[in-house]
Amino acid sequence: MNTISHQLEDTVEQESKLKPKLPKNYKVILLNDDYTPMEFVVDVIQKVFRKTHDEATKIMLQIHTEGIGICGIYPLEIAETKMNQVLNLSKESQHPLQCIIEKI
Ligand code: TYC
Repeated sequence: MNTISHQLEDTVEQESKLKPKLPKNYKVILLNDDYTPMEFVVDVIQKVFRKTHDEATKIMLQIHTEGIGICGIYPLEIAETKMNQVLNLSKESQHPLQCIIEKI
């Protein structure tokens, strides 16, 4: 490798070591299905994402009509926890409600 390549490599390495990285945020998304009762979804959104009944109803209807809906945006660990809370409630009640997270 030539000197310029080495210098470039050193610079890239230094930058990646020195640059403070901002924590990335993740969208927590619920998916529509044909079987989960609407009121169950509203209840889950209220409990897990601390929304009012009106806010949760709006999000549920958005998911029902568009196929997916964003319930909140959080750092990775919190997004994962909320996704798991949704999946556990869903499993406990034997509903097929699905939840995913997506990097912004
Ligand atoms: N489509 C469901 C029904 O008609 C309601 C529903 C809404 C299910 C949102 C999942 O994430 C969901 N009962």
